[in-house]
Amino acid sequence: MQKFIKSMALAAGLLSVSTLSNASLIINGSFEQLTFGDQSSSIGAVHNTELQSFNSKKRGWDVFSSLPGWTTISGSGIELQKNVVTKSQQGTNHVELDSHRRGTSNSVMTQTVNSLTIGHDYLLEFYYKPRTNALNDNGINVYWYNSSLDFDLKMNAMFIADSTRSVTPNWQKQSVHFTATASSMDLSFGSFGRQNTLGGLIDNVSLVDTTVVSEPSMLAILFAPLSFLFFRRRKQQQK
Ligand SMILES: [Ca+2]
Ligand SMILES: [Ca+2]
Repeated sequence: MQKFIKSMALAAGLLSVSTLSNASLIINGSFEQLTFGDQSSSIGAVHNTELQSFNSKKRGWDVFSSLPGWTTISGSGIELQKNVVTKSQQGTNHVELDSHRRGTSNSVMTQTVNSLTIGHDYLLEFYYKPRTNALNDNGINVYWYNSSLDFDLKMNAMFIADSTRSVTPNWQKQSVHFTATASSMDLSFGSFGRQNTLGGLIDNVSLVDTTVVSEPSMLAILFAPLSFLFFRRRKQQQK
C-alpha cells in the first residue's frame, strides 16, 4: 500500500509538470523588461533615452531597434510608450509599431520562439488598441513562419487587427491559433496602413501550447497500471 501511495505522489508530481507547460513562451510579452540578459543597454533613436530609465519615468516614449526579446526587422523601430497616449493594458509599458520617425515608420518586430513541438497547436493572445480614428491607419499584421526563412513584407499575415478609436476605444484581446511547422518559429508583428507615426498599440503578448495531454487522459495512463497492481495485491491478500 505504501508503494501505491508513493506512486500516486509521483504521478501527482508529473501532473504538475504537465500543467507548468502552459506558461507563456514569449519573452517580455508585456514590454516591462528593460534589461537584456547580457546586461547590455539600448538607447532610443529619437530622444537618446536609455531603456532602463523608463523604470523611473512617469511618462515617456522612444524608439528602440531592440528590446529584451524583440528585434526590429523592418522600419524605424519599436516605439516603447509609457503613459503617453493611454495607460498600458498590463504594467506600465506597451509598444506602437508605426514609429517615429517619418519615412519607413511602419515597422516590424520579431521574436524567435524555440523548443516548439512540430504539429502542436499554440494559442497567441495579445491586446490591441487603435491610436487614431482614421481608417487604414492602425493595422497590425501578425506573421508566424519557420525561423529558417527570411522575413519578407510580401509574406501573408496569419492574423490582422485593424480598427479605429471610436470602434475600439479600449484595449481589446486578440486570440489566434497557430500550428508549429518547425521547432523554431518566428513571431512578428508589423504595422500597416497610413505611415504617419501613429498606429496600433500592442501589449501583453502570450503564446501557450494548447496541445498538452489533457489531465484526465494523463491520469488514466498513469493510474491504470498502478490500480491494476493495487487490486491484484488486494485479491492476493484475500486468498
Ligand atoms: Ca505592458
Ligand atoms: Ca498609421
